Amino acid sequence: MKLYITPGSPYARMARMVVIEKGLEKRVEIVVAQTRRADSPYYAINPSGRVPYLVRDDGVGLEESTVICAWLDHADGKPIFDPPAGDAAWEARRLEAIARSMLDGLAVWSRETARPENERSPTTVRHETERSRRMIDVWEKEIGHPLLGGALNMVQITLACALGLEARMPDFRWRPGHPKLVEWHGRIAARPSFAATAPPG
Ligand SMILES: N[C@@H](CCC(=O)N[C@@H](CS)C(=O)NCC(=O)O)C(=O)O
Repeated sequence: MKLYITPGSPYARMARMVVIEKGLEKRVEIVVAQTRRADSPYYAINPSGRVPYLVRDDGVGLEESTVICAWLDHADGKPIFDPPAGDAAWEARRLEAIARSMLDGLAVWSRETARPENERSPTTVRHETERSRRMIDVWEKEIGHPLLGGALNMVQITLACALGLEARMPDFRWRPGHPKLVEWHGRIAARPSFAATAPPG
């Protein structure tokens, strides 16, 4: 299989973490894609131009980090990241949705700040900065939830990749005033899959 990524993409990082957590390094070739470039050869592989993108052994391509992570998790027939059974499944979906909501906002903010200065929208930056502040407060309250402890799951991976954007976004300062989140992040940051997928600063 081939997994197309960019080193800074938090969505691709989720898929890269799953590859490592599942021990799939020998089965999945990581390929750096040229995104956001006119006429990139990558568009012939994935017309949407986004990463992550997984080209399976049968040649079929998959988009969307959730779909790709689930496929990779099932690739060995022994999934470990499927949602739990019963009511806990709704809790897992609820928390994953909040983590993804924060991540989506951060991605918009990060994209905005990557634009040439005269093309940036201060309104968008302000809106996303404020959203992230509110969401970090939510996470400081939710971080004691049983699904944020115990075995690694997609809620934890999504939240970790969102918080990890601090390496690329100096204005995303989520640590002050959020000691529980800092402590939680310290634990997940110690995992080899997280360390090995750190985005460039
Ligand atoms: N919902 C998608 C989001 C993927 C996404 O937005 N990826 C960004 C990088 S962080 C991208 O490929 N951008 C290139 C572009 O927009 O052309 C997922 O979860 O995989």
